[in-house]
Amino acid sequence: MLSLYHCADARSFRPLWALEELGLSYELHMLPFPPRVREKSYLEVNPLGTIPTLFDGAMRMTESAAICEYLAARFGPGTLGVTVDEPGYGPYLNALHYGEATLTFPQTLVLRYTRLEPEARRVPQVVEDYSNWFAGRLKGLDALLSKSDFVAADRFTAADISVAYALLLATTLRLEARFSPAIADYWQRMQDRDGFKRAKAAQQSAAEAQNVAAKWG
Ligand SMILES: N[C@@H](CCC(=O)N[C@@H](CS)C(=O)NCC(=O)O)C(=O)O
Repeated sequence: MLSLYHCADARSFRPLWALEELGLSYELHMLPFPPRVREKSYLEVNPLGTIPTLFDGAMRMTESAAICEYLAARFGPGTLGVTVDEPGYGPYLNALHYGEATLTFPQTLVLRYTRLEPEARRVPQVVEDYSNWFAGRLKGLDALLSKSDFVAADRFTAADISVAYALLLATTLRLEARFSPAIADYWQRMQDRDGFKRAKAAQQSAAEAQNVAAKWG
């Protein structure tokens, strides 16, 4: 049995979207954000207090890009996942990790110093610097999109989930003005996918059923 611990539109949206693209059945546990502070019992599930946490039976994972890689390799090789013998394998792994390590990291500083810290500790210079850092890091995505409609392997893969989630976070942080026309077009195509819409609907209905806020940030 697969089960996912999730906060609406947080990084755990990546595995949720992957589960929907793969058509898998799963349990969805919604948490208030940040769970480390607002749902302390969650520390027994993940001592870091971060989301996501995915269980596949007793096996536990807590890194969103790694979970997408795992789900795609296990349940969608050759479709959502790129296999080691495909020419797109290296670029696929690169884009999958670029989405988190390069595109999401600078945004976490923007999130922290615009919303999570108390007013007195907010630092506009950090926000400006890391917004610019994020915009600079988007150049890699622009280069990929000049060659293909997708970030790797010329088809929709888990790497698109990883990268497009970084764009979802950017819209939450109101950084979408930094998107080039090609990136804005890609982001629209990603949102138009049935799997994306199903993931959005799943978090909304689970939040209502479990009486957890469906919005944060
Ligand atoms: N690299 C990890 C980062 C996980 C992470 O920091 N998640 C954020 C939500 S987007 C979180 O749980 N923040 C709350 C906290 O740090 O207490 C991943 O990609 O899953």
